[in-house]
Amino acid sequence: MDAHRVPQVTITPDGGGSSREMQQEDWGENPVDGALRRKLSTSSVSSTGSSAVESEDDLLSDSESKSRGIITLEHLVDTGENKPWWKLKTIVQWPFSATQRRKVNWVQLAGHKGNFKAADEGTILKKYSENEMLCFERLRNDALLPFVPVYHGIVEKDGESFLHMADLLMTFDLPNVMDCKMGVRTYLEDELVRARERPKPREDLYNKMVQVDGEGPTPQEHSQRGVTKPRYMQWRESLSSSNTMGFRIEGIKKCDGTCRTDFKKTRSEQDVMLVFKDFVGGNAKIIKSYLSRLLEIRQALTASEFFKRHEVIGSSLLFIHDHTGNAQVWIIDFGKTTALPEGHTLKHNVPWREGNREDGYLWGLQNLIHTLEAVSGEGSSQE
Ligand code: I3P
Repeated sequence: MDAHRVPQVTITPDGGGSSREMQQEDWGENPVDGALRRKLSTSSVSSTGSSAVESEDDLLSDSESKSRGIITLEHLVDTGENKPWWKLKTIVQWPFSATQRRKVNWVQLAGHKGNFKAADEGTILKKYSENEMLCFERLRNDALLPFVPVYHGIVEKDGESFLHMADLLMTFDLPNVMDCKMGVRTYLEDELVRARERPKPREDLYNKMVQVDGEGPTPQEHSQRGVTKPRYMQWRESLSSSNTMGFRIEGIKKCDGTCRTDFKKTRSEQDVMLVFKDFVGGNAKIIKSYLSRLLEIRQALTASEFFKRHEVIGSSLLFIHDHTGNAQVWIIDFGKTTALPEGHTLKHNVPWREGNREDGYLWGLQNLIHTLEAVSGEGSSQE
C-alpha cells in the first residue's frame, strides 16, 4: 500500500474549507487490517454509539442545514499541497500506526456541507431531515427499495438527530463516483411561490452566478447584487442539461483522487457523452453494467407506488464503479422529495407547468439511458 495515500471525503465544492493532520486519537483502538476503509453516504444518516469514525462538524463552517449530499472516503495521494478551500468533515480509523500523522482532505461532489458523520463500518450518518426520513419509511415496502441505500433508522448523537444508512462505497475497491441530479426542475413549487410573494435576492447566489457567467444576472440583479433562489436554480437548469435532457452531472470523483464539479455548462448530449467516457476510462463493460442497472431502475420506477405519489426534486443517481468491474447505480437524496396530496399521482415524463408538480424524472432517465447507449454504441478501447 502506498504510504502516501490518505483518506478523503467528497461532496460539493462551494465555500471554504480546511485540512488538518490526522492524529493518534483519530485512529481509535482497533486499526483496520488490510483494505482501507471508504465511506460514502447519501441522503440521510444518524449515528451509532460505537462509531469507528469520529466526526468533526465543528470544523464545518457551513450554515446550511439541509439534508442531502454524498460523502466518500478514499485514498488520495498526498501531494503535500494545502487545499484551504476543502473542509474536513470526518476522521476515519486508518490502518497506519498510531504515531503516523496524515493530512486528511475533504472534497465535496454534491450537496450541502456539514451534513454527514461517519458511523460503524459499512454505515454513514446524515443530518436529520423529516422529509427524507419519511421517504425512507415509505420506501420500506416499495419496488424501489433495492435501489436506495439501506436505511437503519434515526439515531441521536451529541444532541443531534441523524438518519443512519448504508455506506454505498463499502463493496468497492478505489471507487470512481459520479453524481447525476435527476429531473428538469430542481426547486420545489413552494419555493417559487414564496419567492414570488416575498422575493429575497441572495448575494451568495448572485456571486455564484457571476463566477460562471458575468452576464448571467439581469441589470436589476446586478444593481441589487442578488438573485432569488428559484431564479438561480432556473438559470442552473437552463445552463446545464437539466432542461434539455432532464438530468445533469453534478460532480465526479475518480479513484486517483481527482474531483471535478465544474459541470455547470455541460449541456449537450455530446458533452455529457464525453464526460461519461472519461469517467469510465473508455471501459465499455462498465457502461454496459451501468446501462443494465439503469434499465432495472426504470422498471422499478414504473412499478413503484412511492414514485407515483411523490414529486422527486433534487434526487440524484449515484454511479459507482471500480477497477474490478463492479459497477452500481443508486437512487439517493430525498431531502426535497415530497408526497402529493391524497389521490394525486405524477407521470414524471410530461412537461412541467406550474401547479402540475411534474419533475421530468422518467424523461431524464430515458435520456440518460439513450446517452449511455450512444456511448456504448461508439465502442471503446477496453472490453
Ligand atoms: C446549489 C444547488 C443545491 C441547492 C442550493 C444551491 O447551487 O442547486 O441543490 O440546494 O441552494 O445553492 P450550486 O449547485 O450551483 O452550488 P437545495 O437543493 O437544497 O435547494 P441553497 O443555497 O439554498 O442551499
